[in-house]
Amino acid sequence: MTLDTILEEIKKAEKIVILTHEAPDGDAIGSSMAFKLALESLNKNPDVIIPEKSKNFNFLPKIETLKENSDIQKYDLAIALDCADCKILKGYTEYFERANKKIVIDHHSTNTMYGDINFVNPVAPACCQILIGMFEYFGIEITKEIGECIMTGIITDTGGFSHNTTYETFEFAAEIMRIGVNISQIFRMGLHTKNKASFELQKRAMDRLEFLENGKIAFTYITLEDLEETCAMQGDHEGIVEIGRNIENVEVSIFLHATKNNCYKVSLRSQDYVDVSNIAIMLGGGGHQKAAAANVKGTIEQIKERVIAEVKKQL
Ligand SMILES: [Mn+2]
Repeated sequence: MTLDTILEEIKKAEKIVILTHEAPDGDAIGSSMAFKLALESLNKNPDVIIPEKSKNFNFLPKIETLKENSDIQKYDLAIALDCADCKILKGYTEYFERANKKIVIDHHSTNTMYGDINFVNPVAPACCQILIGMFEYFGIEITKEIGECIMTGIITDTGGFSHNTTYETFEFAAEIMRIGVNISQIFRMGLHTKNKASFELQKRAMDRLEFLENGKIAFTYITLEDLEETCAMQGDHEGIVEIGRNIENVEVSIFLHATKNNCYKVSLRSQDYVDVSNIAIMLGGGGHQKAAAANVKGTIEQIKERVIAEVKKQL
């Protein structure tokens, strides 16, 4: 069974690296930290390498042990978490590519199965939720610290339990509350608390938000100037795409976020029936049925036209 093979590889390996996708969100950081802590209980000392981390998750236990890079040239084992595509491990692909063995653990239905061993469950609402069953199978105790990391990923990826949650999500929440995990605090720190730059970006995006196709599409954007003027940091645009989706009658929310000159990350959310992962794939990206993204080159007007044409086909 895949899980047995994964455990075998972990036990065999001396030098282990844990990697995740670029612009890491709560699930990416939460699952990476949870995996690190779990492996420590097996007397392993893996490196977690995460570039450009958002400060929003600095409340996670042992977050100070994260590395931005490593002098180890060749790891015995690389584990990629919450990462649909090898390309997403941008700039850090070499740590993955060079490792002797590669394991992929993920919940994106668009995962390209780029590991030697792939454990992908597209039904799981967060990569963190996959880890619960996995650690239990491995006989690893889910401590308060591991529980905090896992719950952070679940709360952020489900928009605060509002989508894709399963009964296991709530059973787990109950269990870790019993061992002292403060779920309200994770909610507040991981999801609700906004810094000033993030609030300022939201304000600008809301001002520009427009409705198209009889109010079924909400569209807005953030430019490089916005990011500069607000002194925004990595992750400060998180949540903006949800604003459009939460408006009555909107089926698809589109949010363009400048990454560099003439380059935008297109975030897509749907309310009910549109599968935005199909649209993201058409744009060279991927994701889930109700949440997906792609990196697209062009001006705002060009990209807007292209994305809306794709969305219209599905409305
Ligand atoms: Mn995720």
